[in-house]
Amino acid sequence: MIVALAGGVGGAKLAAGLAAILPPGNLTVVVNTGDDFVHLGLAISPDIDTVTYTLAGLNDRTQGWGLADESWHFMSALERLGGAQWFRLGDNDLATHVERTRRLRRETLSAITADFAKRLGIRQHIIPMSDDRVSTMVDTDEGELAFQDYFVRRRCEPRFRGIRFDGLGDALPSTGLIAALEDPALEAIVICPSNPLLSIEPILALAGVDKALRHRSVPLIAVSPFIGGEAVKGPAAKIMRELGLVPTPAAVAARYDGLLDGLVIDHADAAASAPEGLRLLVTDSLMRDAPDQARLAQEVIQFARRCG
Ligand code: GDP
Ligand code: FO1
Ligand code: CA
Repeated sequence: MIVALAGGVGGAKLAAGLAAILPPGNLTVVVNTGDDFVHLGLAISPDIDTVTYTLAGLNDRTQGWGLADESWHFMSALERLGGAQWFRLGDNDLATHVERTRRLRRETLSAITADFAKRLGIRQHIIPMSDDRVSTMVDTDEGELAFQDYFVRRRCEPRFRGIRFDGLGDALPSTGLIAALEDPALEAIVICPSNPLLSIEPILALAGVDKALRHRSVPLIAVSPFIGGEAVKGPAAKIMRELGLVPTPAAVAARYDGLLDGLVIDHADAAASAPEGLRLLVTDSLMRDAPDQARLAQEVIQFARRCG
């Protein structure tokens, strides 16, 4: 069993590569839910939907979120009534939010996520990091913003000052996450090339997760989300610089605070300050297409075995 920790787009790409090379039941993807929020009365879980849609082959590849071949009649009708336009809900994507919101009255997010995955033909395990509310709040030079206000409405423009996870004190890791880390068949843990602060830190901050990872008996590998000191997409490098950090392999390793057995970096960062004592795999870490995703996944698994 491989456990992959993921946020949205970057995590989903490697998760798709792992799904392509592993027997279906041997992959568990633990997904960040700190981006989740209620919008128009609907419970929205963006990273879970990005991972689910991607593993189902239904994701919109250009937009990076939502479903391919979408229509937008709901948004047009909403606009006519003065409804918010900054967060776009496609007609087919809307069904996910409406049905999830309805079922959340009686079921856990984990149960709903597993059922949706099954109905979409996905045979890997997709596990929310928690079934309790954890809301990423971003402190900026304009004050504190809720995650989607910062990320989508303000397009990550305000200067990043820090982050906190509202609800963390009362939240438990999901039973699926704990079970995955205690699975006797566990072979390795992979931190996907996700945003270290916005996507992975919420998972590591959950009660008991850091401790469980430090008491693991299997290798833990991370894939850097930076190539040539820049993000492939999104604010990860901008956030690091606004924190006074340079997006190097050493900075990624430092974010993961001594947890790693190995770090996968791109050729473009081979000369950058390598973290001492950490095993590095230097490779082409850009996943342009499905073959790239499977290739990188294969290299990551083989690297993990060497670190074991
Ligand atoms: P989000 O939640 O949708 O922002 O997605 P993630 O946090 O899972 O991933 C975002 C990160 O993925 C960004 O920092 C990108 O730099 C990184 N990323 C996206 N595609 C790739 C890729 O092909 N290779 C690597 N190494 N990183 C990638
Ligand atoms: N991201 C955007 O930049 N603009 C949107 O209008 C938008 C809508 C949206 C709807 C459903 C969903 O699951 C995700 C959506 N996202 C949108 C992506 C998402 O809000 C963020 O990009 C992720 O949370 C970042 O990880
Ligand atoms: Ca996300």
